[in-house]
Amino acid sequence: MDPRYDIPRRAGGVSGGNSSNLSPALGVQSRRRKTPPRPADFKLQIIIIGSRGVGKTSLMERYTDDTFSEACKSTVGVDFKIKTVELRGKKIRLQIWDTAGQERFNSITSAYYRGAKGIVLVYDITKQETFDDLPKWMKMIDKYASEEAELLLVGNKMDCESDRVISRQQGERFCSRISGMRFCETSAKDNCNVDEIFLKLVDDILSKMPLEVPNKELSGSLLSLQPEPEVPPELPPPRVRCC
Ligand SMILES: Nc1nc2c(ncn2[C@@H]2O[C@H](COP(=O)(O)OP(=O)(O)OP(=O)(O)O)[C@@H](O)[C@H]2O)c(=O)[nH]1
Ligand SMILES: [Mg+2]
Repeated sequence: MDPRYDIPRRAGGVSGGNSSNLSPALGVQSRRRKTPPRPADFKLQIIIIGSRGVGKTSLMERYTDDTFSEACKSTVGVDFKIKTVELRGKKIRLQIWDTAGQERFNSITSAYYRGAKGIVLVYDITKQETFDDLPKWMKMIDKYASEEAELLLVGNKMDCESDRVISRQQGERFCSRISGMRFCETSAKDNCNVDEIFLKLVDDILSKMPLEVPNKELSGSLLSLQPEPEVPPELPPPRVRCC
């Protein structure tokens, strides 16, 4: 018999019979039984910050749902999504916080910096003012985030090459002035370097964590500001590309 259809039977159940002895309802129920998913070894929070319209929500949605919308819908306060990834032999449940770029929400969004193990600071390579705002965002990080948080600077909308006003070198130069910060250019629209930035950030976070610490201890050290949604869908394995 095909092992996939070898339905386990309880003691005292039908013995010596075959699956046709089972009632249709029981057969369907038994076949639905699945091994529960392995629980995550780690839970990590990542926060995405930057001026309005730079593509924070688009980067998050590209990464978690592989979708992109041309529509401009400003985030109000904060939003979040969950994605589970496997890295370094560990299953990691990522909670990604997407913050509003509008200054009037700063008092709300700043409350979410503290628990973040990774911070993605985004600017738009076609908008000078979003690059000029970076020192202001760095002040927010200095004031509200943990000193141990991994930092990543992202120049988004690299698909708009003809409208570019911030060169890659300018981005790199800004980044080089901040200790430990990484830099990458992305396109949420063309799905360029999106998986890569999140995976690199998580890898950098994991490289500094004691990976053998039991699950219980680690999750206790993580800040949970909102109830998590139900079990997220399983996702395909990460693609590896350099950034
Ligand atoms: N061409 C291009 N457009 C993008 C890209 N990423 C985002 N956009 C567009 O830029 C606009 C703003 O994107 P959002 O993701 O809403 O920006 P945001 O940073 O979340 O903005 P706030 O929530 O207001 O802070 C939308 O019209 C997106 O379609 C990209 O990589 N390339
Ligand atoms: Mg947004």
